[in-house]
Amino acid sequence: MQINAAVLRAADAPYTIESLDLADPGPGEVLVKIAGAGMCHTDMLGRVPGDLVAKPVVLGHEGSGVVEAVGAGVTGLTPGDHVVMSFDSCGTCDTCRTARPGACPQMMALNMLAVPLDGVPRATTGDGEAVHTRWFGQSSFASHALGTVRNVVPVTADAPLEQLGPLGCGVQTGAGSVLISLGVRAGDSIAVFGAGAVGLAAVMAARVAGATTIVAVDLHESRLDLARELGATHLLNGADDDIAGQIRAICGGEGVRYSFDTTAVPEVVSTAVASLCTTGVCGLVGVGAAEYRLDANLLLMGRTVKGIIEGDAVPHTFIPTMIELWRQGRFPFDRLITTYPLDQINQAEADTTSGKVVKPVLIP
Ligand code: CXF
Repeated sequence: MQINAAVLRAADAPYTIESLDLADPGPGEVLVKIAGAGMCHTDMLGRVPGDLVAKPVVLGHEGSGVVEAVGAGVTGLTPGDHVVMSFDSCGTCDTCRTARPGACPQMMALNMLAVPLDGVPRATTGDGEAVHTRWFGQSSFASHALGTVRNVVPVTADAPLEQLGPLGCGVQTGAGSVLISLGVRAGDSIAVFGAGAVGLAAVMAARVAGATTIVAVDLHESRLDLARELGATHLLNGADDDIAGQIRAICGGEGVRYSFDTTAVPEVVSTAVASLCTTGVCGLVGVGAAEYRLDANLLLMGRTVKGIIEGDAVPHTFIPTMIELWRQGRFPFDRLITTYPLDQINQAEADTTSGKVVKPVLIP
Protein backbone atom coordinates (compact mmCIF):
# COMPACT_ATOMS: atom_id res chain seq x y z
CA MET A 1 0.00 0.00 0.00
CA GLN A 2 1.03 3.65 -0.43
CA ILE A 3 1.89 5.49 2.78
CA ASN A 4 3.26 8.91 3.69
CA ALA A 5 6.31 8.97 5.92
CA ALA A 6 8.93 11.38 7.25
CA VAL A 7 12.19 10.01 5.86
CA LEU A 8 15.65 10.79 7.25
CA ARG A 9 18.16 10.36 4.42
CA ALA A 10 21.35 11.50 6.19
CA ALA A 11 22.39 12.29 9.76
CA ASP A 12 22.50 16.02 9.06
CA ALA A 13 19.54 16.29 6.65
CA PRO A 14 16.06 17.57 7.47
CA TYR A 15 13.25 15.03 7.38
CA THR A 16 11.43 14.87 4.04
CA ILE A 17 7.82 13.77 3.65
CA GLU A 18 7.73 11.03 1.03
CA SER A 19 5.30 8.55 -0.44
CA LEU A 20 6.46 4.96 0.11
CA ASP A 21 5.18 1.54 -0.82
CA LEU A 22 4.73 -0.53 2.37
CA ALA A 23 4.51 -4.33 2.24
CA ASP A 24 1.48 -6.22 3.50
CA PRO A 25 1.90 -7.59 7.04
CA GLY A 26 3.86 -10.83 6.97
CA PRO A 27 3.84 -13.59 9.60
CA GLY A 28 3.78 -12.05 13.07
CA GLU A 29 3.38 -8.51 11.71
CA VAL A 30 0.62 -5.98 12.35
CA LEU A 31 -0.34 -3.06 10.09
CA VAL A 32 -1.30 0.01 12.13
CA LYS A 33 -2.88 3.23 10.83
CA ILE A 34 -1.03 5.79 12.90
CA ALA A 35 -3.04 8.33 14.91
CA GLY A 36 -0.04 10.00 16.54
CA ALA A 37 3.66 9.38 17.18
CA GLY A 38 5.73 10.94 19.94
CA MET A 39 9.23 12.20 19.28
CA CYS A 40 11.80 11.04 21.82
CA HIS A 41 15.48 11.91 22.20
CA THR A 42 16.38 8.37 21.16
CA ASP A 43 15.10 9.30 17.68
CA MET A 44 18.02 11.76 17.58
CA LEU A 45 20.36 8.76 17.46
CA GLY A 46 19.50 8.83 13.77
CA ARG A 47 21.47 12.07 13.71
CA VAL A 48 24.66 10.61 15.18
CA PRO A 49 27.22 10.53 12.35
CA GLY A 50 28.15 6.98 11.30
CA ASP A 51 26.30 3.78 10.61
CA LEU A 52 24.43 3.20 13.85
CA VAL A 53 21.02 3.72 12.22
CA ALA A 54 20.75 2.58 8.58
CA LYS A 55 19.56 5.26 6.11
CA PRO A 56 17.28 6.17 4.54
CA VAL A 57 15.10 5.49 7.52
CA VAL A 58 11.71 6.28 8.98
CA LEU A 59 12.14 6.96 12.70
CA GLY A 60 9.46 7.28 15.37
CA HIS A 61 9.02 4.75 18.17
CA GLU A 62 6.06 6.04 20.17
CA GLY A 63 3.21 5.30 17.80
CA SER A 64 -0.48 4.86 18.54
CA GLY A 65 -3.24 4.02 16.12
CA VAL A 66 -5.75 1.50 14.86
CA VAL A 67 -4.99 -2.02 13.62
CA GLU A 68 -5.78 -2.30 9.89
CA ALA A 69 -4.58 -5.83 9.17
CA VAL A 70 -2.69 -8.65 10.81
CA GLY A 71 -0.32 -11.19 9.32
CA ALA A 72 -0.34 -14.96 9.70
CA GLY A 73 -0.03 -16.26 13.23
CA VAL A 74 -1.03 -13.02 14.95
CA THR A 75 -3.45 -13.64 17.79
CA GLY A 76 -5.00 -11.21 20.25
CA LEU A 77 -5.25 -8.33 17.75
CA THR A 78 -8.10 -7.61 15.35
CA PRO A 79 -8.62 -4.87 12.73
CA GLY A 80 -10.20 -1.89 14.48
CA ASP A 81 -8.36 -2.40 17.78
CA HIS A 82 -6.83 0.72 19.31
CA VAL A 83 -3.15 0.11 20.03
CA VAL A 84 0.01 1.65 21.39
CA MET A 85 3.28 0.60 19.77
CA SER A 86 6.15 -0.06 22.16
CA PHE A 87 9.64 -1.55 21.83
CA ASP A 88 10.19 -4.99 20.31
CA SER A 89 11.66 -8.01 22.10
CA CYS A 90 12.21 -11.66 21.21
CA GLY A 91 9.71 -13.11 23.69
CA THR A 92 11.57 -16.37 24.09
CA CYS A 93 14.77 -15.61 26.04
CA ASP A 94 15.04 -15.93 29.81
CA THR A 95 14.86 -12.16 30.22
CA CYS A 96 11.62 -11.85 28.26
CA ARG A 97 10.14 -14.85 30.03
CA THR A 98 10.93 -13.32 33.41
CA ALA A 99 9.07 -10.09 32.60
CA ARG A 100 12.08 -7.91 31.73
CA PRO A 101 11.63 -7.60 27.94
CA GLY A 102 13.50 -4.28 27.80
CA ALA A 103 16.65 -6.13 28.80
CA CYS A 104 16.19 -8.73 26.04
CA PRO A 105 19.67 -9.49 24.63
CA GLN A 106 18.19 -8.80 21.18
CA MET A 107 17.01 -5.31 22.22
CA MET A 108 19.52 -3.45 20.08
CA ALA A 109 19.18 -5.71 17.03
CA LEU A 110 15.38 -5.66 17.13
CA ASN A 111 14.94 -1.97 17.80
CA MET A 112 17.86 0.28 17.06
CA LEU A 113 19.18 -0.85 13.69
CA ALA A 114 15.86 -0.17 11.92
CA VAL A 115 16.39 -3.31 9.82
CA PRO A 116 14.31 -6.49 10.30
CA LEU A 117 16.27 -9.56 11.44
CA ASP A 118 15.58 -11.22 8.06
CA GLY A 119 17.18 -8.22 6.35
CA VAL A 120 14.28 -7.77 3.93
CA PRO A 121 13.13 -4.12 3.69
CA ARG A 122 9.40 -3.64 4.11
CA ALA A 123 9.22 -0.23 2.36
CA THR A 124 10.47 1.17 -0.94
CA THR A 125 10.25 4.43 -2.84
CA GLY A 126 8.61 4.66 -6.26
CA ASP A 127 12.10 4.08 -7.71
CA GLY A 128 12.48 0.83 -5.81
CA GLU A 129 14.94 2.25 -3.28
CA ALA A 130 14.72 0.45 0.08
CA VAL A 131 13.74 2.58 3.09
CA HIS A 132 14.28 1.11 6.56
CA THR A 133 11.12 0.90 8.64
CA ARG A 134 11.89 -1.40 11.56
CA TRP A 135 13.03 1.33 14.00
CA PHE A 136 11.85 -0.02 17.37
CA GLY A 137 9.72 -2.45 15.44
CA GLN A 138 7.52 0.32 14.03
CA SER A 139 8.95 3.48 12.33
CA SER A 140 5.83 5.43 13.22
CA PHE A 141 6.61 8.90 11.81
CA ALA A 142 4.25 7.85 9.05
CA SER A 143 0.63 7.40 8.11
CA HIS A 144 0.96 3.62 8.61
CA ALA A 145 3.48 1.36 10.31
CA LEU A 146 4.23 -2.33 10.40
CA GLY A 147 4.67 -3.50 13.97
CA THR A 148 5.07 -6.96 15.40
CA VAL A 149 2.82 -9.05 17.58
CA ARG A 150 5.31 -8.43 20.41
CA ASN A 151 5.24 -4.64 20.38
CA VAL A 152 1.65 -3.76 19.45
CA VAL A 153 -0.30 -3.36 22.67
CA PRO A 154 -4.13 -3.27 22.62
CA VAL A 155 -5.66 -0.49 24.69
CA THR A 156 -9.13 0.69 25.61
CA ALA A 157 -10.96 2.59 22.86
CA ASP A 158 -12.13 5.39 25.15
CA ALA A 159 -8.72 7.01 25.76
CA PRO A 160 -7.39 9.88 23.55
CA LEU A 161 -5.74 7.69 20.92
CA GLU A 162 -3.60 10.32 19.18
CA GLN A 163 -1.90 11.16 22.51
CA LEU A 164 -1.18 7.62 23.72
CA GLY A 165 2.04 6.92 21.78
CA PRO A 166 4.48 8.31 24.40
CA LEU A 167 3.17 5.65 26.81
CA GLY A 168 5.06 3.16 24.62
CA CYS A 169 8.51 4.50 25.50
CA GLY A 170 9.35 7.81 27.20
CA VAL A 171 6.48 7.95 29.67
CA GLN A 172 6.76 4.20 30.31
CA THR A 173 10.48 4.63 31.01
CA GLY A 174 9.97 7.38 33.59
CA ALA A 175 6.94 5.89 35.32
CA GLY A 176 8.15 2.29 35.15
CA SER A 177 11.51 3.24 36.63
CA VAL A 178 9.80 4.73 39.68
CA LEU A 179 6.96 2.26 40.15
CA ILE A 180 8.55 -0.98 38.97
CA SER A 181 12.32 -0.80 38.88
CA LEU A 182 13.07 1.43 41.87
CA GLY A 183 9.86 0.49 43.67
CA VAL A 184 9.28 3.90 45.26
CA ARG A 185 6.75 3.68 48.11
CA ALA A 186 4.63 5.95 50.26
CA GLY A 187 6.77 8.28 52.36
CA ASP A 188 9.90 7.87 50.21
CA SER A 189 12.05 10.69 48.89
CA ILE A 190 13.30 10.98 45.31
CA ALA A 191 15.30 13.51 43.28
CA VAL A 192 14.65 13.53 39.53
CA PHE A 193 17.38 15.01 37.34
CA GLY A 194 16.02 16.32 34.05
CA ALA A 195 12.39 17.45 33.79
CA GLY A 196 11.79 16.37 30.21
CA ALA A 197 9.12 13.80 29.35
CA VAL A 198 10.90 10.92 31.10
CA GLY A 199 11.68 12.94 34.22
CA LEU A 200 8.19 14.45 34.44
CA ALA A 201 6.67 10.98 34.06
CA ALA A 202 8.89 9.93 36.96
CA VAL A 203 7.63 12.89 39.02
CA MET A 204 4.00 11.96 38.30
CA ALA A 205 4.70 8.32 39.17
CA ALA A 206 6.43 9.30 42.42
CA ARG A 207 3.28 11.18 43.39
CA VAL A 208 1.18 8.13 42.47
CA ALA A 209 3.45 6.03 44.72
CA GLY A 210 2.95 8.43 47.62
CA ALA A 211 6.50 9.77 47.80
CA THR A 212 6.46 12.72 50.16
CA THR A 213 9.64 14.45 48.97
CA ILE A 214 9.94 14.79 45.18
CA VAL A 215 12.77 17.07 44.08
CA ALA A 216 12.91 18.10 40.40
CA VAL A 217 16.16 19.45 38.97
CA ASP A 218 16.33 21.11 35.55
CA LEU A 219 17.83 24.11 33.75
CA HIS A 220 14.50 25.34 32.32
CA GLU A 221 12.27 27.26 34.73
CA SER A 222 9.21 26.46 32.58
CA ARG A 223 9.85 22.75 33.06
CA LEU A 224 10.34 23.20 36.79
CA ASP A 225 6.99 25.00 36.93
CA LEU A 226 5.37 22.06 35.17
CA ALA A 227 7.14 19.64 37.53
CA ARG A 228 5.57 21.47 40.47
CA GLU A 229 2.11 21.18 38.93
CA LEU A 230 2.66 17.45 38.34
CA GLY A 231 3.77 16.66 41.88
CA ALA A 232 7.28 17.91 42.63
CA THR A 233 7.53 19.21 46.19
CA HIS A 234 10.89 20.96 45.70
CA LEU A 235 12.46 22.55 42.60
CA LEU A 236 16.13 23.19 41.97
CA ASN A 237 17.77 24.92 39.03
CA GLY A 238 20.65 22.68 37.98
CA ALA A 239 22.79 25.74 37.24
CA ASP A 240 22.88 26.58 40.96
CA ASP A 241 25.79 25.61 43.23
CA ASP A 242 25.98 22.43 45.27
CA ILE A 243 22.80 20.69 44.12
CA ALA A 244 23.68 17.55 46.11
CA GLY A 245 24.14 19.63 49.26
CA GLN A 246 20.80 21.35 48.67
CA ILE A 247 19.08 17.99 48.23
CA ARG A 248 20.65 16.63 51.41
CA ALA A 249 19.47 19.74 53.24
CA ILE A 250 15.92 19.23 51.96
CA CYS A 251 16.07 15.73 53.47
CA GLY A 252 17.36 16.87 56.84
CA GLY A 253 21.00 16.24 55.94
CA GLU A 254 20.94 12.58 54.94
CA GLY A 255 20.03 12.63 51.25
CA VAL A 256 17.24 11.08 49.21
CA ARG A 257 16.30 7.38 49.20
CA TYR A 258 16.15 7.43 45.38
CA SER A 259 17.64 9.56 42.66
CA PHE A 260 16.87 9.23 38.98
CA ASP A 261 18.93 10.59 36.11
CA THR A 262 17.48 11.16 32.65
CA THR A 263 20.25 13.42 31.34
CA ALA A 264 23.24 11.11 30.75
CA VAL A 265 25.45 14.11 31.61
CA PRO A 266 28.35 12.60 33.61
CA GLU A 267 28.54 15.48 36.14
CA VAL A 268 24.80 15.26 36.72
CA VAL A 269 25.02 11.52 37.33
CA SER A 270 27.79 12.11 39.89
CA THR A 271 25.52 14.65 41.60
CA ALA A 272 22.59 12.20 41.52
CA VAL A 273 24.70 9.62 43.36
CA ALA A 274 26.03 12.23 45.82
CA SER A 275 22.41 13.20 46.62
CA LEU A 276 21.58 9.74 48.00
CA CYS A 277 21.36 8.65 51.60
CA THR A 278 23.75 5.81 52.48
CA THR A 279 21.45 2.98 51.36
CA GLY A 280 19.88 4.94 48.51
CA VAL A 281 19.49 3.81 44.92
CA CYS A 282 20.23 5.90 41.84
CA GLY A 283 18.44 4.84 38.63
CA LEU A 284 19.99 5.73 35.27
CA VAL A 285 18.07 5.86 31.99
CA GLY A 286 19.94 8.54 30.02
CA VAL A 287 21.25 7.74 26.56
CA GLY A 288 24.45 8.96 24.97
CA ALA A 289 27.18 8.96 27.60
CA ALA A 290 30.27 6.80 27.11
CA GLU A 291 31.38 6.70 30.75
CA TYR A 292 30.28 7.84 34.20
CA ARG A 293 32.53 8.68 37.11
CA LEU A 294 31.44 7.12 40.40
CA ASP A 295 32.76 8.07 43.83
CA ALA A 296 33.95 4.75 45.28
CA ASN A 297 33.52 5.93 48.86
CA LEU A 298 29.89 6.82 48.27
CA LEU A 299 29.25 3.33 46.90
CA LEU A 300 31.24 1.72 49.71
CA MET A 301 28.75 3.08 52.20
CA GLY A 302 25.93 1.09 50.61
CA ARG A 303 24.61 3.23 47.80
CA THR A 304 23.49 1.47 44.61
CA VAL A 305 23.61 2.61 40.98
CA LYS A 306 21.10 0.83 38.75
CA GLY A 307 20.83 0.96 34.96
CA ILE A 308 17.20 0.79 33.84
CA ILE A 309 15.81 0.18 30.37
CA GLU A 310 12.19 0.96 29.43
CA GLY A 311 11.33 1.27 33.11
CA ASP A 312 11.71 -2.52 33.49
CA ALA A 313 8.09 -2.55 32.35
CA VAL A 314 6.09 -5.17 30.48
CA PRO A 315 4.28 -2.95 27.95
CA HIS A 316 1.22 -5.20 27.64
CA THR A 317 0.40 -4.71 31.33
CA PHE A 318 1.99 -1.38 32.19
CA ILE A 319 0.54 0.70 29.34
CA PRO A 320 -3.05 -0.17 30.34
CA THR A 321 -2.11 0.61 33.96
CA MET A 322 -0.89 4.09 33.00
CA ILE A 323 -4.09 4.70 31.02
CA GLU A 324 -6.18 3.72 34.05
CA LEU A 325 -4.16 6.05 36.29
CA TRP A 326 -4.74 8.82 33.71
CA ARG A 327 -8.49 8.08 33.72
CA GLN A 328 -8.52 8.45 37.48
CA GLY A 329 -6.84 11.85 37.17
CA ARG A 330 -3.67 10.61 38.90
CA PHE A 331 -1.31 10.51 35.92
CA PRO A 332 -1.96 13.44 33.54
CA PHE A 333 0.66 12.52 30.93
CA ASP A 334 -1.28 14.54 28.34
CA ARG A 335 0.08 17.68 30.05
CA LEU A 336 3.49 16.88 28.49
CA ILE A 337 2.25 16.82 24.89
CA THR A 338 2.28 19.39 22.09
CA THR A 339 0.86 18.15 18.78
CA TYR A 340 2.24 19.00 15.32
CA PRO A 341 1.14 17.85 11.86
CA LEU A 342 3.61 15.26 10.54
CA ASP A 343 4.77 17.65 7.85
CA GLN A 344 5.95 20.02 10.62
CA ILE A 345 8.36 17.37 11.95
CA ASN A 346 11.46 19.52 11.48
CA GLN A 347 9.88 22.29 13.59
CA ALA A 348 8.88 19.73 16.22
CA GLU A 349 12.44 18.47 16.39
CA ALA A 350 13.81 22.01 16.74
CA ASP A 351 11.30 22.82 19.49
CA THR A 352 12.05 19.74 21.58
CA THR A 353 15.80 20.20 21.12
CA SER A 354 15.61 23.79 22.36
CA GLY A 355 13.41 22.82 25.29
CA LYS A 356 10.47 24.87 24.03
CA VAL A 357 8.18 21.85 24.17
CA VAL A 358 8.43 18.69 26.27
CA LYS A 359 6.91 15.97 24.11
CA PRO A 360 5.98 16.63 20.49
CA VAL A 361 3.43 14.24 19.06
CA LEU A 362 3.21 14.13 15.26
CA ILE A 363 -0.18 13.66 13.68
CA PRO A 364 -0.13 12.21 10.12
C1 CXF B 1 15.74 3.34 24.57
C2 CXF B 1 16.88 4.00 25.22
C3 CXF B 1 18.17 3.48 24.65
C4 CXF B 1 18.26 2.02 24.78
C5 CXF B 1 17.09 1.34 24.14
C6 CXF B 1 15.79 1.87 24.70
N1 CXF B 1 14.56 3.78 25.12
C7 CXF B 1 13.85 4.82 24.63
O1 CXF B 1 14.08 5.47 23.67
